[in-house]
Amino acid sequence: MSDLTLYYFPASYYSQRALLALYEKNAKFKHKVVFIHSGDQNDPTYMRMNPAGQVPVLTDGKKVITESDAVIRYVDENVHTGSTLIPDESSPVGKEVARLWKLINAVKVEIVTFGVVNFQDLSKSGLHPMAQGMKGFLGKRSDEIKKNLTALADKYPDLRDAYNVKIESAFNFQQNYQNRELVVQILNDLEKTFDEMERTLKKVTEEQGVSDPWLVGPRFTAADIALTTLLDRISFLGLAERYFTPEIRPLLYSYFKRLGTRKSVQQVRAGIAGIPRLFILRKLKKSSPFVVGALAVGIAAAVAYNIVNKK
Ligand SMILES: N[C@@H](CCC(=O)N[C@@H](CS)C(=O)NCC(=O)O)C(=O)O
Repeated sequence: MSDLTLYYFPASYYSQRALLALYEKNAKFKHKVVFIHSGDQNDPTYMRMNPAGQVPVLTDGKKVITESDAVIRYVDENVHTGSTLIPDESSPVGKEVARLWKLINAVKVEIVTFGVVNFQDLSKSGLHPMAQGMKGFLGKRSDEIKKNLTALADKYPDLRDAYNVKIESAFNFQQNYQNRELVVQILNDLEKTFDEMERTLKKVTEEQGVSDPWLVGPRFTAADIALTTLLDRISFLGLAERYFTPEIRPLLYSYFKRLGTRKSVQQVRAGIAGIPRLFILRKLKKSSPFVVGALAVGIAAAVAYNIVNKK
């Protein structure tokens, strides 16, 4: 019997992969939202669970699984519903999943995301409003992160090394996403990655005679989970029109459209759409537990009133 809890943030790229795996397997799990923009991932309790201070984290009872790839693997091996996400690597299909998964993982998506938010003219059709909101947060980000992490490193000596690693990687990351040439280079390299996806879809269509294939045929695998999050991120950044349209990579375009009909993808997208509500609830909770209690009673009363009046 598994007792799964996912610690995640709905807009986080790697969290979305873990969520997709759990939804694809029809897993029962508890949701724990970690507000990464507010620094909840640096909380000492969380850092003791994942010293990288990142989402996602999956727990199964006392077992802690970090790193989205490992989470997908764990879910696939331990949840015995839904179909297999990672076919046996000794089989040809397993090898192909591993090849594509690795290729998609090589995309430096964090630099693409923050780079395009920072240099918005690189977006083709304009950022999603939520991505635009990240711009203001970028300015105060590095100094504030450094200040907060330094204070935490002083306060919690057992976690000092882990906090120091975070300070250094936040600094390196900032150097990277502020480097326009690097961001442009990564965006150019993405053309090759998507060319390979288009070639793969063409090959699968021809060889297997499947008209609407996922990356390795009719079944949706870990490689598709990786590609789904990448395509959604590209679209979020207003770059879909650069990389996949009916004219540019039509098979990839049709793949992207088809994703919208898949339940697991709809669930992940609904989670993103629900982020503003999460922030409101968090603000309310922080301001006063009584306000939340009163709101809950109010909502329950309104629901009861509606039920009674409908009868
Ligand atoms: N390699 C990790 C990367 C996880 C990661 O970068 N998570 C980001 C969100 S997408 C995060 O938690 N950022 C907050 C931070 O680093 O403080 C994985 O695959 O799980």
